Amino acid sequence: MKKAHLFYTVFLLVTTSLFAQEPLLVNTYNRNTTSLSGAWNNIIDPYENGFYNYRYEPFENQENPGNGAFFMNAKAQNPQDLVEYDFDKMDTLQVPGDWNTQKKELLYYEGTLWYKKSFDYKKSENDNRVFIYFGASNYETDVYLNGKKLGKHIGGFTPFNFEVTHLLREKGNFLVVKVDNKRKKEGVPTLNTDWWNYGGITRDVKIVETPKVFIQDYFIQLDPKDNKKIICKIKLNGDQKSSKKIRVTIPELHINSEFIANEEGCIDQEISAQNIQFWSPAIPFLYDVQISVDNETLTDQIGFRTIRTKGSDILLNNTSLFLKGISIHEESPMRGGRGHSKEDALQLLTWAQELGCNYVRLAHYPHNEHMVRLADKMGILVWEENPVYWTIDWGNQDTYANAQNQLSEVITRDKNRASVIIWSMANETPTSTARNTFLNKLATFTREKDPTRLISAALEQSNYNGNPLIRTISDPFASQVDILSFNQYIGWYDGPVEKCQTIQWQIDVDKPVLISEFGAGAKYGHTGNRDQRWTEDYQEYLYQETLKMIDPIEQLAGFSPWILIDFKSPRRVLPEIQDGWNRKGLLSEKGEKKKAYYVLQEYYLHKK
Ligand code: GCB
Repeated sequence: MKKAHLFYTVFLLVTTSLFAQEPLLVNTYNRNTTSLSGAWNNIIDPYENGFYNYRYEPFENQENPGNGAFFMNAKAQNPQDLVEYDFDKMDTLQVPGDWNTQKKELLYYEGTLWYKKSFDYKKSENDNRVFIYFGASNYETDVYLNGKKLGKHIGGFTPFNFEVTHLLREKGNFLVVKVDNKRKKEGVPTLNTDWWNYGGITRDVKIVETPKVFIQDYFIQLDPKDNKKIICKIKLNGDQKSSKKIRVTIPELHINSEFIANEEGCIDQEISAQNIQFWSPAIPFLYDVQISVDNETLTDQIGFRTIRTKGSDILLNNTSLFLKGISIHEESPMRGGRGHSKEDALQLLTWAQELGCNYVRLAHYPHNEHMVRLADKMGILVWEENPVYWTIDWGNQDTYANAQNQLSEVITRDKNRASVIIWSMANETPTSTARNTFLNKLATFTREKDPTRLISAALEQSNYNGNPLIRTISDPFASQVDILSFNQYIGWYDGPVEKCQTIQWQIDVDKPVLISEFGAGAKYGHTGNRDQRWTEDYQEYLYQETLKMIDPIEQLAGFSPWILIDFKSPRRVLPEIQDGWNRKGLLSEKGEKKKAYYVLQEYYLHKK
């Protein structure tokens, strides 16, 4: 099979199989939507009493679930009725938002919590279809509308939606959502992480209204092999989708083309374009793109650029580029908790840009779509990461399917973002046959789903031929990646800082090398001696010595130190220093700059 053909087939297969019942709608920013943000009633349910009967059988499997099932939103009609809950008398939580930072008693809660939102909805056209879209909800989510199950989603950081056309009423809908953030051995991520497991409906929930036949998904990107051509794949959804006329317009490129959808409602075309202004950090130019079918026009702002590697160079639009990066967790500066708003995204990316970055590593899971849309506008390159972290249950097929599905969902969501250049498969995973098979499969899947971007993973370093003074990467997965990335903590976990002066690097691979992490913990305002752990001086010294140590690595194409701001981690309990925070931020959680910030800023200022 020809490569282009294979890509097309995989695009269809992946989209159809995942979308078979519940097509994932891309670009909900520019569709006809109604936000369900705001106060939702909730019930904390650690025993899952509203889900299982006293024989521990799910109510939803019973023909008549009865008044015990919370998704029925039951109300006592008569004085003798037995209903042991009442959503409307319960307290509320804000959606979007994690629950841990909204209520003191939920600070460390991991378990099931039910949400209920009542709403009226009148369609703008009788024939239209309606979906309920979740930006993300952590970790397992069961969704019910008007007492009927819509479906379940697993994974805390990617979008999903359900069609509700036939269940929706004009008045008195009730949407009940059960969210369970218990960590699981077989989960992705698994039991053990170095960040707090925020629970809840953490991202926007929207009602999306579409025509009967609508634009479900599209991929409009520069052809990596010919930068005068724009790949244009579009997929329609609806019973009458075959043979529909689809129009693609990019006014600034004088493109106005019409295509006829095939039997499956798809097109796969290339459009020639002259004088494209390529997207780059220096000029993050975005074109207005319009796709029209019947009376529906979906718009997007899309940048066109190429990204590839050649030997040890990363080439953006065929020009070599050094990735001046920083790693970021998606926590809201100032407010605390999981970031969820455009303002949160703007604050994080503005700080990264002020530091001198042209690149960010969004660790350790897909961040909000706000982040990548803003990165497109601000001209910041992005590494996106799947939450395959540390010790995943490698031999478990369901775990693999879950990891692949989460990656698939973020690729579906972000494949039109020029800023996104790297899909990262995993972080610091211990090599074994089962792990290698898992990651290889994931990489093959990713290349087939999106052959236009680079693949990497944050690997670990090791001694070179047993010599602890020479370091290398001997991970078998190194042969699969486009960019060889690794984390290293010489001077912190493997320290003192002076050790940096004794280490050499011998990396025998002709690929760009990225150091995906290095860093040291420092409490803002705690100053003293550079040999004293937790002082800003120690962290500053570590940055100075690390930069000297890694500079001679011939293939070095960039790095993303750990980390922009201090973040919550229940592993970090040292009183007066950590108090529940990982302190490796260059800024405190309140945005105060530590000394090491200026070392990196200075380096980036002069780095070409
Ligand atoms: C790492 C992990 C990161 C941790 C960091 C640390 O290597 O990738 O998730 O937070 O080290 O601070 O130990």
